[in-house]
Parts: sequence; structure tokens; C-alpha cells
Amino acid sequence: MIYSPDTPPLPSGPVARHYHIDASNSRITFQKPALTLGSNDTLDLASGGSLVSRGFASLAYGVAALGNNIRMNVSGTVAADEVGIYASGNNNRVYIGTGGTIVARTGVALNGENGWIENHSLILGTSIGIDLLSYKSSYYTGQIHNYGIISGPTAIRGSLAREAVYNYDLIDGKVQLLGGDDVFVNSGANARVVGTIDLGAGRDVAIGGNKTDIILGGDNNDTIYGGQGEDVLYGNQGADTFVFHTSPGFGAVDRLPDFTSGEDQISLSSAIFSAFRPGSMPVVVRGLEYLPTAGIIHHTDGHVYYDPDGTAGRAAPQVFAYINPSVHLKTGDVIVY
Ligand SMILES: [Ca+2]
Ligand SMILES: [Ca+2]
Ligand SMILES: [Ca+2]
Repeated sequence: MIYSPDTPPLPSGPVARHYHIDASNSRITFQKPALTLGSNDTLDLASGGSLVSRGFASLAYGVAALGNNIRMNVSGTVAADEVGIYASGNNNRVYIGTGGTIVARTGVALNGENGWIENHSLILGTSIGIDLLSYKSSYYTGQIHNYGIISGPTAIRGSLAREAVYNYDLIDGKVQLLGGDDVFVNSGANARVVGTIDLGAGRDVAIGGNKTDIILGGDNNDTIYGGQGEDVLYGNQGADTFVFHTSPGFGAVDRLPDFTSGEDQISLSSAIFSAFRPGSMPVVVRGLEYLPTAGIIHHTDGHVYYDPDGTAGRAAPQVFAYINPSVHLKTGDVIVY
């Protein structure tokens, strides 16, 4: 079994085995998997237990899970010079519990359809933290739920197919989701990504968290929410939508460096930008032009303001975005939902 994105999943096996590994039966191997699992097998790697495999450019895998419906619960340590946990097949699940640690060149690699990785502790890849692989663009490779730390120069690499990432804590490294209609969500007060979130090709959706997010939409029409914080949001190619659904003001100004008037759109939540009705298209004025009623001002310095009651009203305009002043934001570029 060679670690390759072109390797198709294996068929189900007839016998399901259950492995319990703890300090009493930990394994160390050289240039082969410390443990090989088949379809429907279950692994419980308990606290104090370890699976270690040494040797580069080889099958130095901590766990090789070859088949479908394999469950891996890790509260101990998996250390490998190549891949910590490699799973090839469909419906395979990796659960890293409290205290679980995976350290390898690639921490976890899932190759197949409908996988699930849930991390409550540490996945550390010296090259890639989590690598999702697919040999078919029509697949749903699966989902990642991170409540711990996923770390690596590339913390998460997606596939040419669809995948979804839900992050509640720390992703330390860049995220690349490549092709397919992918989903990335930062959720909760602590969710942050130290690195760019590159959605790649496909019609992707990304929701930023409370902290600064740097999001790249890649090819096709993407939908990008910056959330709170000072975000930098690139739509790249395609007609992209930048959604604002958190309170405007200094400290919450998102930069849209490649916003293209007439192609991309800003979409404002009527729950926050409450002077506008859902489905309406606010008037956009340039700089100090007179604004008769609630609308949007694209200042000549590039800042974009929400004015809830127009030029003559008492409410102060609130800044929420920055678009290069050479772009002339105009009515129709801003919509309300
Ligand atoms: Ca993808
Ligand atoms: Ca895209
Ligand atoms: Ca943010």
C-alpha cells in the first residue's frame, strides 16, 4: 500500500477486530505500519499507549487503516516518520481524545469518501497536519471538527473533491481546500487560524471567526463572511459575495483588496444594518456626495461607511470595509438580506 491520492478504497472485509493498545502492549516498528486495520475494525489507543514507526520514504505509518467503517479512538501517542494515521476507504473515523497526540510528517491522511476527523488534542505534521485525498471530484471526502490544535506548515490540505472544516480552537498553519464546493467555518470565541484560508476552485463558503481571518476564495463564485475582527478577504476569480453579519465600527473593518464593481457584491445583514430592509439595494454615494436617506458611503480614502439616516440625519456613519479608492463602489454592488 503506497500513500498516493490515486489509490482507490478497498472493499469491506468479513471480520471485525477490536484492538486495545495501552502502555503494556505499545508497538515500535521500522519502515512498516505499527498497526494495520481492516474494514469494521476498531482501535482504542489508550492514554499511555503508543504506536511508533520509524524510517523515511517507506511505509513508516503509525496506523494503516485499509478498508471501510474503521473507527480509531486515540488518547495515547502515534508517532511516525511518514504518516501518523493513514486511512484508505469510506466512512472511516478518527477521534483524537484529550491527551491524544499525533506527530508525523503527515499527521492524518484520509483517502476516500465520507471520512470524519474530530480532534480534541494535538495533530502535528512537520509537513501537513491533515491531508484529505480523493481520486474522484464527485466525492464528499468528509469533515474535520477541530477542538484542539492542528499544526503544520500546511495545517489542512483538502482534495479536488468537497470537504467541510469546522474549527473551534487553533489551526496553526495554512488551510488549502483545493477543488470542489468546500465549506470552512470558524466558530466560537477562540476559533482562529494562523495562516491563510485558501478555498481553491469550486463554489466555496467560508465563515471567519472573531479574530483576524485571511481568506482567499480562489476560482468560481464564492461566499465569504469575515465575521468580527479586521479581516482580509479576497474573492479571486468569479463573482464573489462578501457577507457582513457582525457589528460595524473601528476594529471591525474588513479589507476587500480585489473587489470588482459590477461583478462582486457586498451583502449586508438587515439584523445588523437595520436601516435597510431585506431584499433592498442601498444607495451608494462617493465621498461627500449628498445622501438623502440611509445608504452607503465609499469615502475617497477607500473606507466604506454605513449611514443609517443620510447626510442630514444625526446618526454618525459607521465604517465596516475598505475597498481600494480606485474602485468606484456603486449602487447595485451592495445588497441586503
Ligand atoms: Ca476540496
Ligand atoms: Ca472558490
Ligand atoms: Ca474574522
